[in-house]
Amino acid sequence: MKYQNKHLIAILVFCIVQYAESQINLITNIDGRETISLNGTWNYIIDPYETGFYNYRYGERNENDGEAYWSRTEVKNKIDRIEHGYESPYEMQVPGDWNSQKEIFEYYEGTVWYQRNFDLKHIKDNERVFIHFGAINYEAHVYLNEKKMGTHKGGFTPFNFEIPKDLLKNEGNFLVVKVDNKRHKDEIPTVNTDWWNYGGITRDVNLVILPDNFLQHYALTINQDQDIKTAIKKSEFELEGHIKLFKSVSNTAVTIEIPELKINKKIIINGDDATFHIKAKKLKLWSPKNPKLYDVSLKFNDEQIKEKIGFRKIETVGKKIILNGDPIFLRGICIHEEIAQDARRATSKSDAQQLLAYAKDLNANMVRLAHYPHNENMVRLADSLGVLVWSEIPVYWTIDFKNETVLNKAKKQLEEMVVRDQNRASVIIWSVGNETPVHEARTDFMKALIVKAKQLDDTRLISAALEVSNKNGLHKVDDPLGEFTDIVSVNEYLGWYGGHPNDTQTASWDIAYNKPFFISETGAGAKGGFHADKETRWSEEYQEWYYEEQINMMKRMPDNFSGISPWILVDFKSPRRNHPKYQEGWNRKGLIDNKGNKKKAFYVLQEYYSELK
Ligand code: GCB
Repeated sequence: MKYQNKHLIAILVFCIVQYAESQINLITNIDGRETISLNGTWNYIIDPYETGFYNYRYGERNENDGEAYWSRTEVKNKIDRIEHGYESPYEMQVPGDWNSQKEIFEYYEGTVWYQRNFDLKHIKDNERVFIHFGAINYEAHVYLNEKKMGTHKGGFTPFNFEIPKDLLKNEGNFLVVKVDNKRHKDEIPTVNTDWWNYGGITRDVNLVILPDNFLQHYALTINQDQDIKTAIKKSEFELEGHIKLFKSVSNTAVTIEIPELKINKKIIINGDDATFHIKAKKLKLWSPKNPKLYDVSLKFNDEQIKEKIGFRKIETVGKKIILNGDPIFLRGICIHEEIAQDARRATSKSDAQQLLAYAKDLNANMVRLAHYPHNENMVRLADSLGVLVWSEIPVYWTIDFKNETVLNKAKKQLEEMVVRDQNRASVIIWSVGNETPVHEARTDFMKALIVKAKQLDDTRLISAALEVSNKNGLHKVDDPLGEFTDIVSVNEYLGWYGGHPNDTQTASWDIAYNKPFFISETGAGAKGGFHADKETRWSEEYQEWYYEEQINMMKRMPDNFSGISPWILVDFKSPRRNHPKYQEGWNRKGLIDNKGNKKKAFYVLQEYYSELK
């Protein structure tokens, strides 16, 4: 990666450490471990007053408080007073948002208690048990057998807690999770967004059974310092990586095997982590055209973890984004994590399949997963389909930039995102935020996130979706943050939020930075099936015309123009969109409507992308 900025280099010199030097305790590649799924039917209590958490003096209930909702309810005598309980028909499916499951939840924001029992037999003395959540929106308190395991904040990233063995029973373990999706000014995201605040246990829940010491996470990638063209020519590559163990060891080996490449490498570890280099011959690089993934296995003591990993190099050279030594133009599309036909969060592999199949049909080679890290299913599928990914943390609009605690919350989400997905070849861009307003505190805040992202992972590009000013047709891109990102990305809506679609014909662009330039959003709303002349707002014809004009402008962009990801693949639910006829609670900028029908503009972009292919 080429830095044009001296200040950032100076900051980075002090803190460059390749790969996730993790402060968090995250276990990755859950599918590659021994697990017991806790997905399925859970009971719930809806608790808007948080009665299960606070007593009548509004003090937090203590662990032994029988009225706390993490406590069991057993009526022993008929005179017993019990004021809560988990029983049918108060049931919900996990993973899943609550809003779409029961009518009572549609607009609910607040606390819901989830409960289920599980049995766990045959755990050996030298094994550990963790509970792992793919994501819970937003704040989670986890209790097992009436004891608190821990809390987590952040609606789109994974976390896990170790369960003390003496707490586990063979049968009837009583698991309770308090989930609260209330929005707060000092959280990430903040109170104001343009998407639905789906609450609940929205991703998979698993018990993970592990040896006493185990591989917590690891990274394996192409060495970023080697000249990739020379490597391709000689067919000699260098891989590099990082391993993090749960506990320190002395003089113990981890063996990495990639049978197809005849790699079998022992890495000796002293301490709880190590970095390593491996030579590889005749390696086929991963790319959208050939998304080659290798079977990789990592062995540590009796543990063996399997992965599929692709190898590719992403960098910027001057004004271009370079993949495996060649310039690439990103034919992107933005996606929210939602299945519009059911007005719910996407949760499964088949949901990911549906969304990425639409993107493929559009001839896209890239997706911007807006505005938060999506389900791991998405990036794993993107790996196997050859779709490039922009992954983002929900630092969105006007968060509390002056507040250091908020910065730390953003850093934590960034770290959880990076550690989870650091082995996905598809992920080429980490984005640290979207449309944040330009002022000093904000720029310092965002800069700190960029530094953190580089510190965690020096093998990908960093960006953020910025804004552009328009004065009499001159589009100026000069946000000071552009100096610190690898790609300068802007959201631009000329002809929708101002001006006329025709204005694109005379628009000119002045980009202050000599680096790749990316349009991270552009779009217009249309109600699927509403047809009129093109000057009629909300008609499919207006949106089609908007795309035609935008594309004509794209064809005249400055030579650092490196791609677009229009807004957005599918209509999505948003409480901000209240036109009674055309919106009805939906942001209508989808190229596909909420019933799954393609709008006219879909075909305009599809054709442009086919020409670019
Ligand atoms: C934007 C935001 C996106 C909104 C979109 C819109 O610039 O980044 O989250 O949904 O505009 O539709 O206004």
